[in-house]
Amino acid sequence: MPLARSLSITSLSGLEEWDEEFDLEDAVLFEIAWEVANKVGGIYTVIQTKARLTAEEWGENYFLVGPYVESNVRTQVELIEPTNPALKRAIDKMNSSGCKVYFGRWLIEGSPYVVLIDVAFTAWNLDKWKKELWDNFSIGVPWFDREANDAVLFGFLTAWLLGEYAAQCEEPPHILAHFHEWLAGLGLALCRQRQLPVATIFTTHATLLGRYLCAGSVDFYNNLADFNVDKEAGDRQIYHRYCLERTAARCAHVFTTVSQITAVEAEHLLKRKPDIITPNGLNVKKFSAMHEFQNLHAQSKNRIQEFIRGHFYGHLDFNLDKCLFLFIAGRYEFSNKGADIFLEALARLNYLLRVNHSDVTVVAFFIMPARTNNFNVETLKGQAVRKQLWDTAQTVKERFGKKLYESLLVGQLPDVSKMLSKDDFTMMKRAIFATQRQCQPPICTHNMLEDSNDPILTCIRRIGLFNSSADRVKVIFHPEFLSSTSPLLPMDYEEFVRGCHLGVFPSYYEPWGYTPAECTVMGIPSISTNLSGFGCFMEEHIADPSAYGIYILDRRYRGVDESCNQLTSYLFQFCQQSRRARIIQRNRTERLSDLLDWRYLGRYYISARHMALAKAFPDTYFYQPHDSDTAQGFRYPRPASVPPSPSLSRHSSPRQSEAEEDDDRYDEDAEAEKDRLNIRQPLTLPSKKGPALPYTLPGWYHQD
Ligand code: G6P
Ligand code: 1S3
Repeated sequence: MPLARSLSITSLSGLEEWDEEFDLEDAVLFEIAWEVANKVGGIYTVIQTKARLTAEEWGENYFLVGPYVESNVRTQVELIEPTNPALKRAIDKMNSSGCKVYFGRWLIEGSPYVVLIDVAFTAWNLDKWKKELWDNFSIGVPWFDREANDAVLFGFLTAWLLGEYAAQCEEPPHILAHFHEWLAGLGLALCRQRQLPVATIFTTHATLLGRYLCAGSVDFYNNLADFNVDKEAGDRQIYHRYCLERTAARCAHVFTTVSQITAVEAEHLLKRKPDIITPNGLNVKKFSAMHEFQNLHAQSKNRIQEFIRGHFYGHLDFNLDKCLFLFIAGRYEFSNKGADIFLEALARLNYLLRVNHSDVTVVAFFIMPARTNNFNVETLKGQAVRKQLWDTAQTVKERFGKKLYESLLVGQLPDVSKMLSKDDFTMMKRAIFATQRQCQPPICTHNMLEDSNDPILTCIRRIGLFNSSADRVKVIFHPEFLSSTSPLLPMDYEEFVRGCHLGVFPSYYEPWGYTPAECTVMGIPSISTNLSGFGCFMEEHIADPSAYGIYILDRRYRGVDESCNQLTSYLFQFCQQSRRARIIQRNRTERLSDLLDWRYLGRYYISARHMALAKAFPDTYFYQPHDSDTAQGFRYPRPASVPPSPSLSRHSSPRQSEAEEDDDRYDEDAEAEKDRLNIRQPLTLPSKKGPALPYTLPGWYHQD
């Protein structure tokens, strides 16, 4: 078996170097998660993006273990013969004992090996294994909980695989098994109970109880220390799941979680303090031309603008060039993900923009999947009308061009009055008539199955943001994840994010939060909160996050209404920035990418693995804690061009002209001061032109 050596992570744009002397000897790493080659949520992104770095470190000795899902395997996995002889024998043995275990290469960056287990094929063991679970751990799993049943099958099968692998090795092996989330946790507990030669790590990406409690009407963070966890889990009928999760956390040699805030939560709810925090990273794409990402923004924005032209046909009474695209995206957890306060803040922003007679229009997209019955007719019609106008313009342009050409051929300047025929005019009039519309542009792009109870639509009805002409804030709810094959908005998520101006993620419960991180590496500013792992991480590592386009909302020490006002203030400030300021800000945002790159953040996973090996095999491995294991210490400096103390004053020099503001060529250092002043404009409340800002949100916003 080839020896895998340890990896040293070198410096990235000034982030400190990290080099750990640690010989992995002949250790073999199994990483086990329900989301291996199986996209359900954020854990898939963690595993999929991290694979390249882990494969670099562990080479041939790295195996991901997940469930076999045929549709996923067909599109993502190349099935091959097992490469490792002991693993091949183990898989053969399991397959000859009534299991279906597959081996392959996952076709992602790093091409890691995957072992995929068909849990349904072994379901005949369920009752026997549940009895064993009860006898050994006193955990009873009810028959009707399909997900928990899968967790039992997956747990027993992964423990079987690891045990069988250990038995097939000629020398006593050094196995390291990293389990993610409660669904995979039982395998870990069984490894310990069966005393297998396996060093174990358990990573929780969110606690079960945390997610459930936050989704209810509980003051979660102020009562964290006081919850009667067994009762709370029982009340929510998740006691058995909770027991599986807590057992895994308690049994692991090393317990990790994705952020400091979730570490505190885990300490109270799972009763174990994580040994190390393993923040989530991304694979950062570097372009050879520095400003390539800015060009991509412009290209994607054009495509979103095309969609807007169709969606608002007949009501395009706003300047698309002064239109800002905001968005929120993610799992549809209305209050956990902060869609509630985003809507409230949009209503307040609408009011501020109107009373300040702003020429900016904001379009806020909500990309959150809900139950629907396909696209609605009005939305599809919008795109068809736009297409028809485009085709008409092309036809007339061609005819016009032909006449012009013919006239020039005979050496004459054309008679402009004869360039368009009667037919051309008829065609154009017909096209214009088609843009007449009796209703407002739709809020929702789909037919919702639960339209009357849907939380986003219900809130919009209450706050009255109906996409009317007078509104400076328009809302589009797209209750389905984006896809490049959509007939409506044919863009994938990455393209869409690149084309937007600001991502807004004011979450209440968010252990990490990939959405703002993805914005950052694409150079798109975002708003997150100090209740999200990402927000706290950025606050800790950047001296002045907002100077980099990372706005962090305070949802920890403020009431909902105050947070909502702070969010309104951020949005309003953002709307007041010139194009030039936005471009500078995007450059700064993108500069933070290295901080979120697995090449930097991967070190915490590496430390966790070394720690676990040293705990489980103290005679072979020795672990010396590294200074940076606590994810503390490093702070990204303020941008060099930013003055040391923030200024709230307005322009001290004469205000630049509109033309200058829209010029996207700039010298950052020379312009930094001006830019800074622009970004830091305080919230201006209306004085003469309107009443003071109401902090409770009534429906009278539209009456002025
Ligand atoms: C990028 C492009 C510029 C474009 C700008 C628009 O920086 O390189 O050519 O003018 O985006 O920025 P905006 O914030 O108005 O979408
Ligand atoms: C969880 O997924 P979620 O969106 O349900 O895990 C993600 C990956 O660690 C994390 O980013 C997110 O905050 C959690 O909530």
